[in-house]
Amino acid sequence: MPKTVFVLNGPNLNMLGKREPSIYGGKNLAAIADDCKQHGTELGFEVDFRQSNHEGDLVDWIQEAGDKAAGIVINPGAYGHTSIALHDAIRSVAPLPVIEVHLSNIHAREPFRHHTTTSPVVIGVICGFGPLGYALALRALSERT
Ligand code: CA2
Repeated sequence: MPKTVFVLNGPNLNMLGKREPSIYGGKNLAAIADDCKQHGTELGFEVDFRQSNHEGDLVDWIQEAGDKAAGIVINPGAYGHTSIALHDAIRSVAPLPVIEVHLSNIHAREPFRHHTTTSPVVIGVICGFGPLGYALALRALSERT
């Protein structure tokens, strides 16, 4: 039976492909979900892909992953810059491997995007590679599970 990996997406990522393509690319989240599911299958994972604009949903899903998933890929969106709740939730499921992804290179953008509360509690952060970052994260997880 394939291992389940949760791929979680935070606020405004449902807007991908509709606005700001120069920053985030032209692909919408449904297409990224399809790519993740296909890539996951190649790696022997079943990908459970979710998005919410609500911080508490992301906390609930991280806790749920702690019970049923082999790992998490998370693009926390802007909550990654602000949320102690996400930091605590990721800590609470340790040693479950969690990888943080950002489509854009957050270090080349506004200073308020340079820091994430989640980066100290994940095994690695991938940013700046657009949707490819999700595939890279799944590949990295496959080496750790
Ligand atoms: O680069 C990333 O993946 C981000 O996590 C995306 C977040 C942003 O707040 C982070 O700093 C970096 C934003 C999600 C997408 O927001 C959109 C806003 C307008 C149009 C399309 C997407």
